[in-house]
Amino acid sequence: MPEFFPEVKKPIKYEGPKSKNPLAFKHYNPKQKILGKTMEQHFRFAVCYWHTFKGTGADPFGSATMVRPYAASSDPLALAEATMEAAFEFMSKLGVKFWTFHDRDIAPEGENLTETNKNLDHMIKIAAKKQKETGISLLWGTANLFSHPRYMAGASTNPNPAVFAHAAAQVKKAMEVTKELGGEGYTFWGGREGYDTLLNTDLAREADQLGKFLNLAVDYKKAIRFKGQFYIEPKPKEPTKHQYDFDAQSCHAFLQKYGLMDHFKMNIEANHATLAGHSFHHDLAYASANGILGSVDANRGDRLLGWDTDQFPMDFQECALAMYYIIKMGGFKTGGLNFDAKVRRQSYEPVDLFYAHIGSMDAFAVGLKVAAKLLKDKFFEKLLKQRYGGWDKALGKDILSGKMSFKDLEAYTMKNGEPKTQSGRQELTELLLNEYLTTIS
Ligand code: XLS
Ligand code: NI
Ligand code: NI
Repeated sequence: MPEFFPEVKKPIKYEGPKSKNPLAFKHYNPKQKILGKTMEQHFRFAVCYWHTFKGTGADPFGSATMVRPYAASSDPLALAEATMEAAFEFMSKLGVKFWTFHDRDIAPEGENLTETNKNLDHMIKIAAKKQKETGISLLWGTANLFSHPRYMAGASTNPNPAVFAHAAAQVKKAMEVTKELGGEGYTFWGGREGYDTLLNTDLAREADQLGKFLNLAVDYKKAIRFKGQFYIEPKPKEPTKHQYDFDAQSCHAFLQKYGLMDHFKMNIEANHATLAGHSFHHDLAYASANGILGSVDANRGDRLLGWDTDQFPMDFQECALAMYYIIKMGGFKTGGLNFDAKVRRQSYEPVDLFYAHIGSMDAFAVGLKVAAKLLKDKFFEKLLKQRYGGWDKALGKDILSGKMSFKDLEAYTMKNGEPKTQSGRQELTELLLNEYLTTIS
């Protein structure tokens, strides 16, 4: 069997914070227990197929840069097979237990849907064998409803119902193969479900189409008894100017409007949240507060760039806050941390894929340690209890239980006079949070 990543001979090991080996974990110690679970169980790290194995480094100004020894064949199926070999070699060496893919990442399109499905079936058989050999499982599957020109005006939100039909056929098959591989979830990212200009767009109609599409997917899920979790992945723009699944809050409204609340959770992506003008932890906090946080696409944007740069997450504070909300919601059940991230165009060597994933896994391990300490110390709880304490006393309770009318509140204010203000203590909180980040073992 060919070896595609000879620069890493054996599986990456935990060597501890003192190690100077860049091909070792300094903080991610898979079997170490924190808050009753091993690190491995907390994170459920996944490698994404599209960026990691199919990313070429091409951008609008230049061609491919990535050196990928497995991408040699000009025969599409042989290329797909070698890529699959390489993928499982990489994931085994990295020590990650989950992967994610789009249907078209792993198998080439044929002349028509029948042929395309045949190619997919061929690759799914190989994937099933590889999963068994390596013990790596599928976190979620999905369908690529955005690359082919037929989808240029969207898939389910297309003005042409025949495109809707094609997308439905594709998702039907993608759900079947996800089930076949024992996938724990299925993700719907909006692709091109949005618009480039409102001048040619009937947005009310398009939202109804999307609502219908997802309801049909729920019906089919029941029909084939697929038990995996459905996720919606919010994103505000790119490739279209406006994407309908804008952020966690707008997806929440959408799910409620179309009767889908029982069937979907959110797959929150860091860089999508920041593109929407939020922080990563804002969208996590919103989803968590509303019981719809399911999984995470871990990456990061660049503050100076206005698009989805999909960089590897390396920021300790961001990782700590993310882990805080993930643990607060009770931890991942079917979900996990999927590295929907790509190495930079200049990081073209295969070994760069290892550095990227190791660095991010370590950053999340630091984040987890910090989050665990914040939780143990009730850091935020104490702060919030103090700030919102009035709502647990007579006045607050009476307002919320409906005992007080506007008239009663007027009488209260007349009697008690000007409310006492209190400092928000933002800088103190930031100062203390930095102490947590710098004293981690
Ligand atoms: C694109 C999305 C995509 C989804 C899967 O921005 O992040 O990669 O995660 O379709
Ligand atoms: Ni994503
Ligand atoms: Ni993305």
